[in-house]
Amino acid sequence: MGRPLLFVIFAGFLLGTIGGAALLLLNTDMQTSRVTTTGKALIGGPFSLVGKGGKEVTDQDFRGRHMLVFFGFTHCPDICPAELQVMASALEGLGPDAEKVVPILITLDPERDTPEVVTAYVVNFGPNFVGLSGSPESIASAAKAYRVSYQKFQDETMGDNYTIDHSALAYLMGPDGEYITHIPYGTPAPKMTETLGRYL
Ligand SMILES: [Cu+2]
Repeated sequence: MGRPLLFVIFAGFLLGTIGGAALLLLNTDMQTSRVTTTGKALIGGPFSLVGKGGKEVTDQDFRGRHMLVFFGFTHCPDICPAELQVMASALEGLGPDAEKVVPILITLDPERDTPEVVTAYVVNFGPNFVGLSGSPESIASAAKAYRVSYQKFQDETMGDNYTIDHSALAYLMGPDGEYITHIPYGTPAPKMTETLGRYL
């Protein structure tokens, strides 16, 4: 084996190692920032969506109150209704402090969940629930801001029907609109009450 070839092999090995390390670092960084609860977390931000009566609703409309934001869709068979029910119970557990929190469902399925559909749906969980829809673009940008991943899923057995796989975290945002914390799917209502109560 000639020298140049050896050198190429060595350089390739070195580059691969550096690249791998960089990827690892990047990955770790992404994971830690996702669970950051202090400092300025890069979760949330401005959104402009459509609510009750086709009215434009932005994040600014909720300043002065906390937002408890969940992304989902009304055709969801299990996760969304279960989570919205937990949110409702958790808020009930807060007593009068519940007034300080606006529970919000942002649909990931604007195709089927028109503002009428999503606002009618959330009332099942409480009169104070806000349902938001919007253009696919505005939904996508809100989801991106909250780091929500979602993907339409359809197979032959479903016909015209489809479902949406989505991440399921409830985000607590402060009266200034800044991210405070998130509560993972599966958290029991009393635990969510406790977490919310800590920040109100
Ligand atoms: Cu769902």
